[in-house]
Amino acid sequence: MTVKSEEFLTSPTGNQERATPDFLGLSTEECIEVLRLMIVSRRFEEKAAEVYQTGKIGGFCHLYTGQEAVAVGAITALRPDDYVITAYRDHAQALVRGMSPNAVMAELYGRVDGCSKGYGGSMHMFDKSLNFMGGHGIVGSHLPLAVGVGYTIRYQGEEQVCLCFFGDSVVNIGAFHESMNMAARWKLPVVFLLENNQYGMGTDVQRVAAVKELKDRGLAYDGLTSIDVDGMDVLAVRQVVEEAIDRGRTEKLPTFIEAKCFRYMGHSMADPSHGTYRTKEEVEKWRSDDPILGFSQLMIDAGRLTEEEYDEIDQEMITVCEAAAEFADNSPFPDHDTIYQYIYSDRYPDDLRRRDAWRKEFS
Ligand SMILES: Cc1ncc(C[n+]2csc(CCOP(=O)(O)OP(=O)(O)O)c2C)c(N)n1
Ligand SMILES: [Mg+2]
Repeated sequence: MTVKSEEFLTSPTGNQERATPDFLGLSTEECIEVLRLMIVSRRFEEKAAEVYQTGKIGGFCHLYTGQEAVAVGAITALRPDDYVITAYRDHAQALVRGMSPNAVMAELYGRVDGCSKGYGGSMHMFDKSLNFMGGHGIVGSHLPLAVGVGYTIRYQGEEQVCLCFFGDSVVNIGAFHESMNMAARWKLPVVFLLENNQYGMGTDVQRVAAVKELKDRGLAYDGLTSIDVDGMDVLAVRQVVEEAIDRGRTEKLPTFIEAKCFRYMGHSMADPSHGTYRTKEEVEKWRSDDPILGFSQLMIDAGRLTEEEYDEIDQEMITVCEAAAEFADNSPFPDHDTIYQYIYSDRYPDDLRRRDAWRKEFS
């Protein structure tokens, strides 16, 4: 691995304060874990793209490559009992939250060992034991759910927070404003984390946004702190999310964070090229500010990592992702007889009986 630190000191977002010299007080082991999580996210997506081309993964598949600093910086700041909810570009969030690469890959393959037993696929990673609440395909649909989670936390008198990831297209969806309004009015511990990767499918966000600074969308709501951050810098993300979590836990107040970032690949595997909507130069400019190379160089410069150690971690993560693909390949498809299972909750027969009882009573 060869990286030149000068290339990564200035971010394309104009944030010059890239290097956080004290690493936010993280130990070297913790920094290595941050790096490992970013690398596994990157290598996992590369493997997913490769097997997708062979036809083993079907349906939608949106890759996260380039945005790793956002998921890793944010999720590693959480406690295990906090909640995470996200949109369809969800593989990295699931991995970083602790889902095994095997379970994520098997879900992509539509196999029974996937986290959603193969019924969900790429957009529907879910694991209640990790408080990982999905994986949602409808743009903006999960923000009201995050508000519901935040409300439940307050109602039960807990000190958890709900971290909600979403894309830049969401700021033009009605549910975005309804959610901000309720979270601010009811003082809910929700961290709204907008990943502004500059595009919603092939649409440049600046072409459709009447408010150019996306973070300013939050200014209308009293009690909501709005802030933007360099989303290519894992420590910068971690720092603002730590502050937001603290605000949520102690003051029960929501925060709206805009992380400026970029997806290296097309919108989905159906748009594998860089498309006609952005230039090669633009992609290259963001790639030259790569979050993994930037952070590893920072660690190397601080004497916390050697190039050999980086290569070892990288190789280990490549092996883990290869093994995940093999695991998924060997996992069976769900039985046809189970196709109507998991559509409704296990309580469904009870719910039906209750509904029938109500009908009788009120008819
Ligand atoms: C309500 C709704 N409208 C349209 C779509 C189709 N659609 C899927 S992804 C997408 C773009 C979303 O972009 P963004 O929120 O920026 O997230 P990104 O893909 O960049 O992560 C659209 C319009 C959808 N899923 N839901
Ligand atoms: Mg986007």
